[in-house]
Amino acid sequence: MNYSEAITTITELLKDQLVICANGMISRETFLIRDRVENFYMIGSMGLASSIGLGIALNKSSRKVIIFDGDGNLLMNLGSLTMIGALRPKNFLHIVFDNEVYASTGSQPTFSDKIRLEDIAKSARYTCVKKVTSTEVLRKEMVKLLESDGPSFLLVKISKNDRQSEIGRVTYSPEHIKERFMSAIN
Ligand SMILES: Cc1ncc(C[n+]2csc(CCOP(=O)(O)OP(=O)(O)O)c2C)c(N)n1
Ligand SMILES: [Mg+2]
Repeated sequence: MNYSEAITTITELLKDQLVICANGMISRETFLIRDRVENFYMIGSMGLASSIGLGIALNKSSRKVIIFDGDGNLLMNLGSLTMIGALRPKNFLHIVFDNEVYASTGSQPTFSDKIRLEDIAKSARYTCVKKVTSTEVLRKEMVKLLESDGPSFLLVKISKNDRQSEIGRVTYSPEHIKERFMSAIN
């Protein structure tokens, strides 16, 4: 499975859920595949998508908040998992696209091939933790997770060898991304 297949499979199932995209390829792919007013794209700050999503989930408990995170992003802000596991927002779904590299900056290894991210999530007391390696199983698990209480964690294994340079960047300014997202929330 590559980014495009994974993000297409997930976004086809979305209605009005709020999606917070980590920086780099994750935001770029999501913007290209299915831009929505409910998407927030993190442009610069690596690691913080889950922290932003946690704040929104706690303050908007009637809305499902989905994080599109990366293995490198997650490892940069591991402390966020403990806060999510301790505060336990039911409306929180943490999806991690795990290609075992920092693809956005030249595919340096993250070591998620040696350290099991799903075990870290279990230790942090996420309610439900799943790992998927095919689009068929991804679709089935997503259908269930969209209907279940969290905090949930879904590790989506994706290939290292993906299109990287050929896809465009998010063309909106950070101000526009924020204002559009705020109007979608309220
Ligand atoms: C604090 C900080 N360090 C480094 C970067 C540069 N950077 C942007 S995206 C990225 C890689 C993110 O890795 P991952 O979450 O695994 O996503 P992938 O690139 O594999 O899609 C890096 C190192 C940054 N934006 N901020
Ligand atoms: Mg990665």
